[in-house]
Amino acid sequence: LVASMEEVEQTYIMIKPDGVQRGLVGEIISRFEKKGFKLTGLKLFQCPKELAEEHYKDLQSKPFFPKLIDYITSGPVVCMGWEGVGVVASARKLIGATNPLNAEPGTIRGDLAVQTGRNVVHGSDSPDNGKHEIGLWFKEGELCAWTAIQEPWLV
Ligand code: RTP
Repeated sequence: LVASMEEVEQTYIMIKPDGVQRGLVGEIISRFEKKGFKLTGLKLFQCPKELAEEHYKDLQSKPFFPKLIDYITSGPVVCMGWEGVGVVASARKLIGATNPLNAEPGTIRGDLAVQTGRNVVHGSDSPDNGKHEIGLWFKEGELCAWTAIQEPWLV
C-alpha cells in the first residue's frame, strides 16, 4: 500500500493568468486535491519576462512565442508543486489536450476553456521536467514536505 520513493513523482502545475482572472483558482486546485495528490508548494506570483522565456525556451522558435510570453506575464499566475505516484501523466490527463476544443469533457481544459492561447493551466510533461520546473519556479524554503497524519478511513 505504501509507495516506494522511486514511484513518487513531482509535477509543476501552474494556473495561467486567465485562470486567475476568471476566478477558477479554487476549482482547478480542487481537481488535483480530490484526485488524491499532495500539494507541496503554492504561491500567487507575477512572473517576470525572463522566467517566462526560460520556462518556454523549447518553444522559442514558434511563431506564437512572443504572444505566449505576453500572455503568461499579463497578470499573476498560481504556481503549484504536486506530488504522487504517477502524478505527471495523471495531471496531464486531468488537464486535457492543449487545444481546449479537443480536450475531453471532464478535463480542466475540456470543461473550462476554448482557446489554445487561453488554456488556463500548465502541467509538466515528464518527471524530469517536473523536478526541473519546480526548481525554476520555487525558491528553497517555499516548498513543504509533509505527511498525512492518518489514513482517512481510520478517522
Ligand atoms: P503547457 O506546457 O502549458 O502545459 O501546454 P502543453 O504542453 O499542452 O502545450 P505546448 O505545446 O508545450 O505549448 C505550451 C503552451 O503554448 C501555448 N500555445 N499556443 N498555436 C498556438 O497559438 C499555441 N500553441 C501552444 C499554449 O498556452 C500551450 O499550453
